[in-house]
Amino acid sequence: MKGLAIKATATLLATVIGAGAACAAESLQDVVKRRNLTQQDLLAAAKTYTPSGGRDEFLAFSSGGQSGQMLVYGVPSMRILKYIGVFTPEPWQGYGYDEESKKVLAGGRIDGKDITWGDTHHPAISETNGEYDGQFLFINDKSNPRLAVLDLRDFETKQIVVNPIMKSEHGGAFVTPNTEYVIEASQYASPLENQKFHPLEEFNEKYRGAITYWKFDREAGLLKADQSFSLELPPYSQDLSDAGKLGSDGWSFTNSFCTERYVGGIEKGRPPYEAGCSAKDTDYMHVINWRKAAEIAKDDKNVKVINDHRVIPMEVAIREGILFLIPEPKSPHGVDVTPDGKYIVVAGKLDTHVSVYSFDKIMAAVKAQRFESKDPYGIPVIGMKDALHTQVQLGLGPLHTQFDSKQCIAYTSLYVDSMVAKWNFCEGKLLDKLAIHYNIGHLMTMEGDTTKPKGKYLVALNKLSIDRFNPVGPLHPQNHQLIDISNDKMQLLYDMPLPLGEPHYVVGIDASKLKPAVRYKVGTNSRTDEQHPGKVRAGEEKVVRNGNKVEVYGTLIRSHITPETIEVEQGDEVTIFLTNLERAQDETHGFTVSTYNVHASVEPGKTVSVKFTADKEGVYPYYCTEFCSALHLEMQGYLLVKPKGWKPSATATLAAANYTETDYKNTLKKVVDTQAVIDQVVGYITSVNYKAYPEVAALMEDATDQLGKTADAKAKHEAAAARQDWEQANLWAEQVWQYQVKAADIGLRAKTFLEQKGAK
Ligand code: RUQ
Ligand code: CUA
Repeated sequence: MKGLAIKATATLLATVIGAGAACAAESLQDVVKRRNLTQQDLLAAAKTYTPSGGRDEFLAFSSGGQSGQMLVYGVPSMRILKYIGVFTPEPWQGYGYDEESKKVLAGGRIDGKDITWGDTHHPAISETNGEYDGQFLFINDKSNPRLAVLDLRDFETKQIVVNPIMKSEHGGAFVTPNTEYVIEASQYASPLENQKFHPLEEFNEKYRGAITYWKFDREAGLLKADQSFSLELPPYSQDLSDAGKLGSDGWSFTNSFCTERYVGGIEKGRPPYEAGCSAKDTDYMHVINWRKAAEIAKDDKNVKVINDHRVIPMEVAIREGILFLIPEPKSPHGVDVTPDGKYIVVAGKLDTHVSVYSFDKIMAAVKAQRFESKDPYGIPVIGMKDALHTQVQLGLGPLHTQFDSKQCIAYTSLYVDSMVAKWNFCEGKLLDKLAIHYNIGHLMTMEGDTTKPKGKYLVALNKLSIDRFNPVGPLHPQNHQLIDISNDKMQLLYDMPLPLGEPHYVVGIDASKLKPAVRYKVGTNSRTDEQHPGKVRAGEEKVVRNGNKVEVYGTLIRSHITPETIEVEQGDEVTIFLTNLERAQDETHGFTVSTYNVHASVEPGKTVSVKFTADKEGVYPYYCTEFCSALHLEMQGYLLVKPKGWKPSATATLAAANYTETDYKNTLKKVVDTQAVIDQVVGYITSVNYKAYPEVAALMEDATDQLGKTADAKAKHEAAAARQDWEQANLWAEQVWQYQVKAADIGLRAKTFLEQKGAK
């Protein structure tokens, strides 16, 4: 029997070694053959593959579509780095489950009701002099007309505002070149007064479109409702917008479709919207002098106050010469100002051309008061031929345009053709076309909507992915395709499935412009950036009772929650404030209490609170939800909800473990042995110039911190040993060892890092 077993083991070993050898020997050629790869594939892989620990040159911020969230991914690796909760609760970040983020979400309540989803479309990065500055991000919600502000120092949502007069919107968020204003244009016209009914028969008179200019206060990092204003617009379906830049700064441009003002009625036997809204050959681009509008809006006699919001009526806009229309071909969608600010590119979904309008020509017509007509509301209409620079035939269903770092080069998505067209907007020439998969909506080049596009890569945001990925049921992932645009011919590099919603638009920024923090100043409310009143330091933890209100001021640090027991009475309103005392990078703790539907993500330095009514008696464990350390599972506690009037029995005691002197001595030996390991690691680290590596210096600080805590525990175990309380002596000695283990773990991380860097 025994001989057989040994033989079997030997055979097994031989097989394992043999297989291992064959694997190790597989060459690049073998892999290419086995996986059926072409030279093109290899080239694409080499252009996108990012080795472990590598960084991306650009970061992309993508709308999360119907998820109401945002996504962050790297370019060219196309690795998803983060989801950010914006309009929708997001459990991982505690977004919507802690009190601070609930306040942000409450900013998005409409008509007194929570709206727990959003339809995000267009993200915009804050700009300085028309270039991305990497400070803030804005995104809109089409369904429930709202805007959100994210701070790029911590990638968190700070504010949600509700548009005061719209019932749906699409033309947001777009920023002016110094982020003075964030633009939001309505989509489907409706009465501007809130909760006011008008029948469709009154569509032309009572339904309105609008464009809102939200004032952004950069200091505060917030949109200011009281300094924001809107322009009343005709009931055309206003669509995308863009702000002028450089020479055209001060102006903004907004498309529209369905200027037919058709109101449908398929159920009454009338032709549907799609027929009635595309009947005419042209729709209107709105040309608005926002800088002058902002001045005018300050004067009470120029505005109507609707729902507590200042609105410039159309008559005033016409009288003041701040609103003009220009015909644009058939159901336009995207409107994009060229990086030099000289041209405005419009693509009509039902036209094969892109139309390039000249800002100079538009201004000349305005100056000469050269208008071909007025629309039904008296808005002057500039003739198309008086404003056009050129038109270029690109293909079927052109939608959106982005720009290259190379002069005059633009890329336009062709929805119906499923292609990207590369063309020259100065000379009006088509240069190249590339097939994508399938039905592209927006596209995005790196910083491609600024005055200084970076070129290099383009991402096609496709509406359908059909056959690109392993099937996962009728609802397919979205497909973002990465395209190399650094050469004359575009090259498709990579397909990235996005499993969160339809990401309409994405913005890509040079990663070096982003300087996110790795920790908060201790006691920060991350949603307001202010000191949290619930902050406490180590040793200051407390429970405060006020009638039936119980406030727990606690802390989190590897690997314990203070306090470890919370006792309340049934019916108490409980608020638990938690401060993460860690300074170490990535030492996030999570917090939840069983069955009370609360969760918090507590990053180093952050203070958050969770609140609930302890409305049921019982025993509810709470614990840390991030695997933060070897003793993470022990990062636990009990919420004890006692029935009203409950009294403990006089004789009840906690069970003891009966540790002996030997146990204590064994623990002390463990402590000595561990210290030897620590000394060895420290010896190595200090033998090289570790201070040259800030990462290691930070780790060393953290390790020293952990070791610093041993003194107190040591004093306690020695005192307990002196009075021969072996239980307490052993447990406090164990606690010393816990601190050592954490220090050793950090030290080993530092050592590995230094070895990999070949530190001398
Ligand atoms: S959308 S496919 Cu910007 Cu909402 Cu164009
Ligand atoms: Cu803290 Cu797990």
